[in-house]
Amino acid sequence: MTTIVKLGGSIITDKTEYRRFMKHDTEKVVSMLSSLGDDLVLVHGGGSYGHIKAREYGIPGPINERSRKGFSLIHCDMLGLNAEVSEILISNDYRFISLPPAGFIFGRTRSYSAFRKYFESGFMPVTFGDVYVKSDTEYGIYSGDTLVYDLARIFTPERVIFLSDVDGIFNRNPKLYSDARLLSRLDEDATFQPSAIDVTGGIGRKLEIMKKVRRYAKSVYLINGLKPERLRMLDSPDLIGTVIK
Ligand code: ATP
Ligand code: IP8
Repeated sequence: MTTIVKLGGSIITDKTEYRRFMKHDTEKVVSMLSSLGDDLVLVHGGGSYGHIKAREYGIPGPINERSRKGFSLIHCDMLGLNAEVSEILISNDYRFISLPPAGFIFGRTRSYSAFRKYFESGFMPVTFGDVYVKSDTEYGIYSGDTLVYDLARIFTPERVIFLSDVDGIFNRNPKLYSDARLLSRLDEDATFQPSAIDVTGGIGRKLEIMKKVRRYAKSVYLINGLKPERLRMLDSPDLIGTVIK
């Protein structure tokens, strides 16, 4: 059973502090991934290794002196975050390969063949949100969520699981409103304030992507990666989270 997992930047980093890696929470969630079986594809977000400097250097946006400087810095920070995650994957005995977006995305070109080949050779492909060259005049940010969508089209997985720092999608931001209600099945409207930190659209964009991903996956989940034991309950009616089936 193929599963694509997105490890949210809000679990693996403290999104309010530049380059703060949350080692303990990442170890906890990675140690639970084995309950999902062997056929995994892993994507991680940028958190405070990506979004803070992206905003500062005007990426996404036009190519100019400032964004040129920021491009390599952000890419280097993302490689650093990927190295932190990779060390934890190594300690959990994963046979994986990290494939940075710069190796397969340039302008309008996307080339995911390495994912398929490594996956078929028994590796867990790992990738992450990063900067990319969008056109001759523009730099972009390719978010982890968009990578999940592209990969879902290629792998048509049974399950796609977004792990974030909230219990699921609520009718409004649960961090700001104590009376926010969890939308387990997404059968009503929700409101989303744009994120002050994220350059890739925050939770509203995530929900749009989840709905699009559902065209290629049997089930799409958003669950709390800070409570990774919930990964064992995916098929249970008692699962706390948002599911699109
Ligand atoms: P990244 O995109 O950096 O990888 P992530 O995948 O963990 O991070 P975020 O984009 O940070 O996800 O989205 C999760 C955040 O969205 C939560 O911390 C929460 O505060 C915020 N949020 C805003 N509105 C809502 C809502 N209606 N329901 C759930 N979360 C919401
Ligand atoms: O955190 C964005 O990926 P996301 C990565 O998955 C950068 O949205 C570099 C900001």
